[in-house]
Amino acid sequence: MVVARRCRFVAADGSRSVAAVLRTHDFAGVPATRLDVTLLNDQTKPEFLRLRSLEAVVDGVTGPVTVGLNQTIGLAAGQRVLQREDFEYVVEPSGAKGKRLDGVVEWPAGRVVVRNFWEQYPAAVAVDQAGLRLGLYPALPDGFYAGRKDEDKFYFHVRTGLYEFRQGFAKTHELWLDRSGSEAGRSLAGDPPTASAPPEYVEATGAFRGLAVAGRAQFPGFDERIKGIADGYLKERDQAREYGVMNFGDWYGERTWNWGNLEYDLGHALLDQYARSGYAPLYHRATEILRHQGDVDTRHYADDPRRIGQQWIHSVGHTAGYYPPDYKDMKIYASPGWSDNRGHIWSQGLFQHYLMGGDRRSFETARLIADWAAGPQTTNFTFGLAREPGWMLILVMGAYNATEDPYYLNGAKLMVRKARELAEASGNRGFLYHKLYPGHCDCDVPHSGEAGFMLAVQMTGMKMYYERTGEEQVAEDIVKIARFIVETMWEPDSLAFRYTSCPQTSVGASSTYILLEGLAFAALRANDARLAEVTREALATAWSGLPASGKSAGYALCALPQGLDTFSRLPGPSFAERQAVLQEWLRSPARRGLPALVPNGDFETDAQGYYARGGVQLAHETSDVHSGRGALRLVGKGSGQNEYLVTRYDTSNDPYELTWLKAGESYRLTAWLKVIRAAEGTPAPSIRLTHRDGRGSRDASTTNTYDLNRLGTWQKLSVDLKVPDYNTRNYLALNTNTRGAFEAEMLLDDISLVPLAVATADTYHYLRLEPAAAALAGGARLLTERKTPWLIDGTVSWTFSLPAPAGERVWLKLDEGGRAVPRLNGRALAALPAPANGGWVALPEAALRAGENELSIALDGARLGRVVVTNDPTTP
Ligand SMILES: [Ca+2]
Ligand SMILES: [Ca+2]
Repeated sequence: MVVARRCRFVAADGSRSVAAVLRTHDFAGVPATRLDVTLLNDQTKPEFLRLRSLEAVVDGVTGPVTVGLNQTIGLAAGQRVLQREDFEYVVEPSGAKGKRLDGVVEWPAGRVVVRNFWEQYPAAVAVDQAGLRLGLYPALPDGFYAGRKDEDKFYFHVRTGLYEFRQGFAKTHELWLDRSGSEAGRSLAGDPPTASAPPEYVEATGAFRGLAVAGRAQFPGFDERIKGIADGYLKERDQAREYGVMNFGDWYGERTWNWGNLEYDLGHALLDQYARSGYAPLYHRATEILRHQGDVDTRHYADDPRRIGQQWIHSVGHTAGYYPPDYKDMKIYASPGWSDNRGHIWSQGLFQHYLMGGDRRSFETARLIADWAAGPQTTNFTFGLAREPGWMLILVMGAYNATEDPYYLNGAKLMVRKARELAEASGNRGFLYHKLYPGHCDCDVPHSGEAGFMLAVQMTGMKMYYERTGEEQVAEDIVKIARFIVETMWEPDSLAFRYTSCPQTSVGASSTYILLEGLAFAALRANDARLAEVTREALATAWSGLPASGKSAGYALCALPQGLDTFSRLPGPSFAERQAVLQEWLRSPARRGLPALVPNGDFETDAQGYYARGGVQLAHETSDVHSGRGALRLVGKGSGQNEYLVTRYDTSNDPYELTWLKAGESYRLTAWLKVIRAAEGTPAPSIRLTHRDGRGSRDASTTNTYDLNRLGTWQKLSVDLKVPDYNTRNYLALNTNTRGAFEAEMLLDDISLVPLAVATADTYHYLRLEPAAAALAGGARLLTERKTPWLIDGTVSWTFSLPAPAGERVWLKLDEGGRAVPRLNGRALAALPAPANGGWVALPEAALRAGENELSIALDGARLGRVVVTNDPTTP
């Protein structure tokens, strides 16, 4: 039985203060009562509530009092223990210190458990004549939190010695009053038991929509990976010290200095997985997340009533307002904050939390948010980006699925109507086709279209609407959107999608997860075999990059169960089968353009594989080069960027991402840089190789910096390095060496990574003998697959000239199967069988000569790609 009391805290001088809700939960057969205490800042003037302390007093406590679970301390009358950091408590007045105290408070006749006591510091327990004082917001020690390092992460709300909470703030504390005195009551400090329904049942209800429960066997390894996310979550949180009364439940550092505000509805993502698996840690982590999101990040009151139910976008101090806009250049994320960004408001997770555990507070908050989305938000509803109708549809349709309240469906209808109208007015592609904004397209003449992830969200929102209304037009529009995505963003040589429909944007496999539901639905609906195959290839490529980190999992998982569920219904070969074949192909060194460890270090034909950071333009340079015929020109002006450019990363086996360096091996990194001009105050650049594992960058090896005293000269930047044991992938970056302003023009050429033991030269050249330039005889043919040209059948030949050969080897790129039979300068050489899965093979002996050489290769069932003549001693 739950009894909610709505009341008001009264200050010591009798003045009315902030609102509160007290919820008592009594369970049959449990000799303990759960008390949820929610503080609600309903004062909208002034902007911030200033609170000295707020305590719950338990009277009638006599006898010795202890606090803690594994480690306990005794408290006598007149003493207080204050958990003042996540790593430290102090007993007053003695000053004795310790680390982390659990909120188990015991005396001879009873027990109170304050859950997440140390995690939500400051927290205190004091004993005096009145009894026991539980400091949910204990009076703060003078000056203790003022001027502290990392104030904007940990202490922004307590730095003045008072608690400062913005208008509309809420916070719930969970206490258990245990009158039994039994040993079992002490376990209330830990994760409580949870109830779960069989996944097949949850899926059958449709409340969470399809969850890929029936199709589970098609996705080997998925459940294990998700379990790993839940298991690793506590460790990640601990490493980042994501604790404190205002912080607990959230993750930090969305853009270095701000809290993530649970972007993409991480609680929803974890509850979907809990529903699929019944794995309790997923429920516990989701509960912590959703309590924070529903309280701290949601505006429960506002001076403008149309803002009630909005949520703060990832901001400094969650709600922003603690710092001026120029603070660390965080602009609106520092102040005044932003709460009506419709790509950053969620309630699916809160509704699910209610449906899974009966938590009325989650239900009420979810409705508060959904009432805004289906109410004031729909007045004159219009939008500029696809994610706005996308997330708003997901929000109100999630509410409709949870409540069956037609008010939410009506809100969805208004949004769908507008989305349709804007799509029709802009070319009838199923979405609002528009000029891309900076960041989504930085070309001189901006491209039109949309970002892939935004269309993904719109497709999911529309699908949720279609599932409940059957409006065929909406399904047809999803098909159009999916086809547009494949047409403008699919990169068949990477088997992944570009970031946006601008052809200059980066290719990455991670957007596949969020796109999956819409793409698979469209392929099914249109019975479109090509769309189905692209979807299958995209998922197979992305599969090895399934998220391992809980904090970043929201983006990948927010619609993935529904995506997998839809995907599992596609006709055709099984996913596991298709994925095994594709993964072999993806791992083949034959996909690399050169028999080298840096995929395009000499820039001979293009600048593929390199991405510019904001404010930087890259161009292929053909006149001013360090060697050969090409280099990379870079013009950049900006600030707040660690690097001018990076090579591809976070892909799934993209041939331009460095995934092949061997842990424990030593290498020499060399590059040639010419700084043409650098503005006053721009630091000297250097190059670094980042060392990464599944969770991201951990360390880097950095070259010497460029000598700006010798501006306009080609200079060698180099470092000898050993690859750490954890290293599974890398990228190269040209460092700005500042987070401040930079402005420079540079040329980059001849980047090489060579095993240290064989590194001799400062520059390596890669002479390419292209398939298209080969002389064909005896029925030889050229064919192109996934943008890669191959020679088959007959005999192919090239002539090429070299200055004085010195240690050059001739490498053939062979696909799997058959053998190549080479002749060099008229001499027959031993036949070369193609490696399994394809790869680069060197001619057994390369009797190359200065001047003209002739190479011919008979293709005995083999497929031959590019031939490269190089002095690079690496065996790829
Ligand atoms: Ca937050
Ligand atoms: Ca070059």
